[in-house]
Amino acid sequence: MREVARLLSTARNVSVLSGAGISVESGLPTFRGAEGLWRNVRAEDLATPEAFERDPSLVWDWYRMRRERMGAVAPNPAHLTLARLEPRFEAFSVVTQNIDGLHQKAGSRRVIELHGNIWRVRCFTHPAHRFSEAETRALEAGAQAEKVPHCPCGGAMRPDVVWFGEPLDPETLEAAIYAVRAATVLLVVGTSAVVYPAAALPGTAREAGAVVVEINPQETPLSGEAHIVLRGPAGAVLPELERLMDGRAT
Ligand code: BJW
Repeated sequence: MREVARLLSTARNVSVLSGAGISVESGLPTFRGAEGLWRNVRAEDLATPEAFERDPSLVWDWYRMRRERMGAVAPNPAHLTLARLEPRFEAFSVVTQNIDGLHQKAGSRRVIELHGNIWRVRCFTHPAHRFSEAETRALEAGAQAEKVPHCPCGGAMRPDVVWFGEPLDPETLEAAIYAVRAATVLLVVGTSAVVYPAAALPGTAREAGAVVVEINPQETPLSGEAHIVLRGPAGAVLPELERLMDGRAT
């Protein structure tokens, strides 16, 4: 822990790769594992374009349920610590696989959302028909009775997230690769590191010379590759790192 605090104290460019585990202490479930969202549903029944084509209202029910949960929670000490740390560095970015928007709610400014955002929709038929969060709210307010919301063009709307088998937005992925390649320290927080291409980013950072630090209570496929592993919940580890950087160890 002290070594990571020391590295952060002198680093100019820091990146974070976050996953579902960072939002656990806000009350949101992860995907994998005993309590995970995939414990009794198959990902391919809900998080693929084929699932949406087969049964759009089933997929929408699942995302509405998750929106309700996500809308009811607040950023936890892990999100808040990252937001406080950001202005200390010349460059700092959070590359997140999460769609919950909690990093932005916590105050992080440079957030790269690899897998989209649950609060936006886009057209399933015409992928170029994309809507901002504000436009999504307005569209949905006008179509509250619809089980599957529709685009002004008539196509079915879908959540603006990345499902299995779909490419990530190329500019977003490029920005993420750029951020981790430029970083001298990459903190990998709360991800099982099994979903690609996100799972390749720590290797990209390492090859470019970054020190890769994993923060996770469980072992992952990344654990053997990371330079330093901090075993523990992000909501405890990150505030403790901040205290150590300030010379205020508990
Ligand atoms: C704590 C904690 C605490 C608990 N503190 N930690 C190369 C090799 C093999 C396969 C592939 C490959 N390249 C592509 C693939 C296929 C596929 C893939 O990776 N499959 C693997 C599973 C095998 N990838 C794709 O399909 C991607 N697309 C793609 O590659 O396209 C290529 C293409 C090109 C051109 C044309 C067409 C295609 C897309 C992947 C999209 C993933 N989408 C999801 C759903 C998003 C929307 C939604 O949320 O509904 O993203 S799946 C799901 O997994 C979600 C997550 O972002 C993602 C990662 O999960 P995450 O965040 O790591 O969560 P968990 O649950 O796995 O782990 C939580 C961790 O937290 C655990 O380790 C805990 O221990 C820890 N934890 N409490 C800190 N308090």
